[in-house]
Amino acid sequence: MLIKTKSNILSSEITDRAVFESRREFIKAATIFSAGIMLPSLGHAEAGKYADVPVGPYSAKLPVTDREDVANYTNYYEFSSNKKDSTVLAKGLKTKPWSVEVAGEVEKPGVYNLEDILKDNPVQERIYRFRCVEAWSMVVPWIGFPLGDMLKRFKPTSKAKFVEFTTIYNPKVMIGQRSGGLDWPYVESLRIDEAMHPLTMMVTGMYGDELPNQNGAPLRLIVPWKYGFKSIKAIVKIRFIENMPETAWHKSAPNEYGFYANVNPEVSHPRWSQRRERVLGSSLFTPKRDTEKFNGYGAEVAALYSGMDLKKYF
Ligand SMILES: Nc1nc2c(c(=O)[nH]1)N[C@H]1C(S)=C(S)[C@@H](COP(=O)(O)O)O[C@H]1N2
Ligand SMILES: [Mo]
Repeated sequence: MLIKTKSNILSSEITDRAVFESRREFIKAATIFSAGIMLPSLGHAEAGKYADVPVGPYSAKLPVTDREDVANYTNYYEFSSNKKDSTVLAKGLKTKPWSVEVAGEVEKPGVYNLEDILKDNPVQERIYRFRCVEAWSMVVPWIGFPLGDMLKRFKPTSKAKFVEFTTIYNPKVMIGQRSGGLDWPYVESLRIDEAMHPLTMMVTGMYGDELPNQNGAPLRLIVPWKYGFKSIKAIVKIRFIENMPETAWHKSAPNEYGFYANVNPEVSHPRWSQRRERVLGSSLFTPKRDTEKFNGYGAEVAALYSGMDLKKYF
């Protein structure tokens, strides 16, 4: 359990300032867990030096993926369906200033500057497993804050049963948005209890630095027990709603991409098995890793789905 000491409060403020004022400076990304009795202690990490970091129960025995692999193998269909091309193409997206519209079933709707959001939500570092529906996985030290902490400040009403997120629409820069494939802008959603879960994270950085554009700068979601497509990038709108919304991938292929998208080796994608995963950065000869239910986070999140048939609600 985290005990808030003077020194970790101070590091939180330092990290916070560094992230949005002097982005390129070295960030002392000490692990600060303000939210979670359930969260693991990850020890202390310095930017760029993750080799010796005890990764904690959620990603035990899995080494942190090389930053270059995470930054140069991305899924960002607004730019390209090629996992390498978005590194260059996304450079054109202007991420400062940035604001987020908050709407729907909430007492404090409005347009919030990202800088103000960051003042209220000190960032912390968390190393999470991440599993793409295309059966590759990685382990990433993200920088961000619990989504629930931010959402609570907007005071959702009792009618808020789902939270919907929307990516920026900017076809001038996001050349993938000029053609179909997905129905733009990209939309994703979580049930309110999933959104409020302490593992669910709003991310602004990775590897002790700011988030590269191709990884979703300046603000993206990370939901570590769900397939990667739930972790929407470049968020400009958050809407609280009563009914389950339509989402981009579900709309494009409802039989392939369910609303829940919980990592589940027992439920195959119609075109491939989800039993195993290729660890990003591992050699061609390295055997694939067995995928774990809820991506290994079952002890924390399985209760959210008790009594639900996860084959039906995939
Ligand atoms: N706006 C937007 N968000 C997105 C995507 C996208 O194409 N557009 N791809 C999703 C998919 S399929 C995955 S696996 C993750 C990949 O995150 P990464 O590129 O940072 O590894 O982002 C998700 N978020
Ligand atoms: Mo994905």
